[in-house]
Amino acid sequence: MRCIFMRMRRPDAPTSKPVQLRGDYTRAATDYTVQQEWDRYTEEDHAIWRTLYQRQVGLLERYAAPEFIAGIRSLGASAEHIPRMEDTNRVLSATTGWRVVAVPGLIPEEHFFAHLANRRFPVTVWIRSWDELDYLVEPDVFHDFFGHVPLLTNPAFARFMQAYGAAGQKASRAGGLKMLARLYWYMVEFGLIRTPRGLRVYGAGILSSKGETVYSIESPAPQRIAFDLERVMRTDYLIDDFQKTYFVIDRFEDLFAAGYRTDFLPLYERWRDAPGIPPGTVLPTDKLIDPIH
Ligand code: HBI
Ligand code: FE
Repeated sequence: MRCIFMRMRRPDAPTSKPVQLRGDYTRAATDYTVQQEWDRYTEEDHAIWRTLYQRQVGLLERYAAPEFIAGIRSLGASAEHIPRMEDTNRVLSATTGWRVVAVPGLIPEEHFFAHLANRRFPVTVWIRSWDELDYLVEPDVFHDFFGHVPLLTNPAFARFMQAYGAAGQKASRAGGLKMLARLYWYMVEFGLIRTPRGLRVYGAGILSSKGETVYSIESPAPQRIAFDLERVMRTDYLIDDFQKTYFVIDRFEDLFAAGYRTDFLPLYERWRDAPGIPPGTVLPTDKLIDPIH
């Protein structure tokens, strides 16, 4: 089984291969936003949401970070129906000042970064089909909503996302996009966190995938390495399989501190032309984390 993204997650994908994307981009505004048009979801769309939601929510207690579970609770997201974005926005604006905006799917990264820097999270409007429950090449409404939105209720994580968007706006000039995309991949999509009760998942790419949620915590196969900003930004990732390497933070404040206080420019200059560290590699300087703790 593969992770939910393949191919399209390359940082250059949205702009270079728009024809392969599934969404309807013709009605998007210049910032790529669209209307959610909630009334146009079919009963089948909602049934797919319900199926996905129920099987993931059952895994959260055992596998998800407490902050993620708290986010799911405070959003009051319905197990029954695809959420209405205006309902979500009432909760988000009152907690961290974020909101979600509807988009047709992957959008060019400069627009993606601009939304994040302004505390708007782009959520894809369409939902996958029945034969894609375990595997999908692009983010859909389930991945974006279930995976990403709950943690936007957490102040430290939300501040990191905003700082990430701001960093993205500078990175392209400095040749740093590839390194910055690795930070997003390993931390926002596939991040693990230590808790007093053992390792937990907070990454959206993991938490929207049943197979990888269990694998990332239970499997002896992958390496779990203590978060180190430079190490993460130098590491290549797998786009068509479960990860061989996960990075582990101790608390969301660490992520924010690294993303906000560090000047990425010297890192880009030092590493942007170097070959990436292959996934699954262990360096002598790596601090390996035992999954039991
Ligand atoms: N667009 N809708 C959407 N969702 C993403 O996660 C996304 C994107 N465009 C670009 C992008 N991600 C990547 O460049 C990340 O590496 C930042
Ligand atoms: Fe995502």
